[in-house]
Amino acid sequence: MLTIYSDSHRLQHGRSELIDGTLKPCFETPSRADMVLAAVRQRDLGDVVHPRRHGLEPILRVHDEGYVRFLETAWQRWSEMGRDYDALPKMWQIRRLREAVPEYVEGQLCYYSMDCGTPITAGTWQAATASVDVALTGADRLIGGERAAFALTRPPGHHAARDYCGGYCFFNNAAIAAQALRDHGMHRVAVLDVDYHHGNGTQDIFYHRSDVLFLSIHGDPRTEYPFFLGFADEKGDGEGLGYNFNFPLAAGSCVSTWFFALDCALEQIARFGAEALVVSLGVDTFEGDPISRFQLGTPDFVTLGARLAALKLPTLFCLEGGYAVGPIGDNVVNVLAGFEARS
Ligand code: 6XA
Ligand code: ZN
Repeated sequence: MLTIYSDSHRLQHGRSELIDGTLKPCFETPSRADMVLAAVRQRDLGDVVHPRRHGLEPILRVHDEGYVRFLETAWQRWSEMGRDYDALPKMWQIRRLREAVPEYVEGQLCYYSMDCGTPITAGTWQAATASVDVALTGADRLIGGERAAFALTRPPGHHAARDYCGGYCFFNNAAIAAQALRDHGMHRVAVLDVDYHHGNGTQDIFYHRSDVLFLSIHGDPRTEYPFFLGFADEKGDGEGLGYNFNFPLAAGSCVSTWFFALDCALEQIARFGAEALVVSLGVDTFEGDPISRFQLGTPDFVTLGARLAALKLPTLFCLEGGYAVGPIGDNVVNVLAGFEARS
């Protein structure tokens, strides 16, 4: 399987995020992508290519223009105020507060963020746009007739909604790629999110649409991040009603429970008649993940890949979470190798 990768991911290296009331080093680090790339090479998955630049147009198909312009200028405006530490928000536009977009950069940072764990740094814009290019280059390959591709996207994307960042995500790589597949003639696209955390951003982007099916298997938001979205009764709205499926599972759920949910999701994708599949591939479902609570073992990721292959669809994998840095490469490549073995 082809891998698309860009060194520019290193330009996103947040210093800290707010955890348990203190600023701690970010779990989402450049070493994650380095480990995945090393495993891709070591296990001879296939060629590794650089992304092609796609510009802002495909991003603006999915994201709000004001949000995109904010991200483009945020670091410069933030640092011009004399700050040299990561930009993090310190309050949110919550119930009964004025809804207008603030003018000042600090207010905008609060307006366009979901959490206090997504630092904007000097290299964020470049890294985030390169990550989108990685996903879009993978989508190009599918449009060109390839069966599958692996977009080694970092920073990840599935928490980024139309107009906000969060959960280490700035642009929603998987959603932008799914939209590109739609724009290039694929009529029905499914996005399956297997990361431990609900893909709130992807859900937000496609919630009113029937041409992109969104499904997510994740830790129950009653106790797990992102808390405000990912419940089973969120089924889509308007045209999109019946095209959104959430499978929240209790934190600590066992492997067979997880695979049962996967089978239910795969059944829905088959019923939908998808022409292509985008997988938001987080491996923080791993039993050793430091911030998540499912129990998949390294060999289980091979099974996941094999089950995805059984759909017989052109498939684009986009990397999302996974913070057990030592095993992350094997866990990711196991999915891809399991897929290839069944293709
Ligand atoms: C709070 C936890 C962010 C979760 C990020 C993630 N800092 N999302 O893995 O899939
Ligand atoms: Zn995650």
